[in-house]
Amino acid sequence: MVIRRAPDLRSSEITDEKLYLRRREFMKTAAVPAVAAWAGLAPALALASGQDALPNVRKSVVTLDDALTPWADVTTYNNFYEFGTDKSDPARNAKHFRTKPWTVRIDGLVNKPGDYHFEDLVAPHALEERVYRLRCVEAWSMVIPWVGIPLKDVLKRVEPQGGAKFVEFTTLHDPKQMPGQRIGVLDWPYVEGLRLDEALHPLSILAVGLYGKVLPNQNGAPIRLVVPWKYGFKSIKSIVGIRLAAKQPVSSWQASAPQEYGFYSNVNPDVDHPRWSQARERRIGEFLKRKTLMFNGYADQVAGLYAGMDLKKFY
Ligand SMILES: Nc1nc2c(c(=O)[nH]1)N[C@H]1C(S)=C(S)[C@@H](COP(=O)(O)O)O[C@H]1N2
Ligand SMILES: [Mo]
Repeated sequence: MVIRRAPDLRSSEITDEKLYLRRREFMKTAAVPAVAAWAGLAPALALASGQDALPNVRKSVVTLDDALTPWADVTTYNNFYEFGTDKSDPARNAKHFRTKPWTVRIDGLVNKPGDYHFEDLVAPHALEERVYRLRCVEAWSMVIPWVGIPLKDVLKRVEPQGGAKFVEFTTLHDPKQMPGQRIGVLDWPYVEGLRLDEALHPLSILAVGLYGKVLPNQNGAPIRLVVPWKYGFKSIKSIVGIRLAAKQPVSSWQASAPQEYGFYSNVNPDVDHPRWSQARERRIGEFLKRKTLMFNGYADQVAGLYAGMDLKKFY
């Protein structure tokens, strides 16, 4: 297993920063609107009946040497309760889900609130491939090559105010399109939250693709969160709202079963779910179980966020 350590992460951030500045420089001198940077992608999205390739994806230094979970498993074994509670439901029921046009409202304690069209939200940022483990609270895991942008870059653009301490994310609420929302398995819409410093961590991304392709609907198209050191349910799909707040939001899973699903939900082999152990996990496609790693294997990068906290209490 190779997870590059913190110094490398920082150097990648510097690269990000440079690239970003250069792109801005280019856009200024060329006197074109930001959306033009997206022009290469627009046709691909317009044509995305199947899964079209995303252009200009660069590899990130944040990577793993775990074998990738095959595309077929990543796109047919899903948790997306808006489209049904069986693992095979989302691939079937989300086929005709409309992801264009798509708007994300960013509001709350920010200087630049607004309704951001998906294209405008993503265009100013370089698309990066990040191979991450996804560890479901149900004790299975996958290894997925996401394509996305750092969440921190998006948050910095809208300029969080001093009082902002948390970020709340909301999934689309549209029972007409989402048959699962006609049933009360959760209080809809699906809501998740992060502490602001977790959201600003360089490992937190907004994913718009996987395997170099436009994100399939069942995986949370057109844009979903991926926070690789937390249980999969924190990685909320099909996001329409991002709100910066002073108070800790209540996530949907916390609201439905607080003793089972805490706000932090960090992957932790030492804190069992009340109904099952979290010490081991089944990697989809493998026969023998693996040991679950603290923070899903990202302890070098994220343990510092929780220094001094009792992780049995803040589960
Ligand atoms: N809106 C929404 N987001 C969601 C879910 C969901 O039911 N609804 N399921 C979560 C759970 S439990 C997991 S494990 C991951 C699964 O992501 P994947 O299907 O892309 O592997 O999505 C998370 N995000
Ligand atoms: Mo999950």
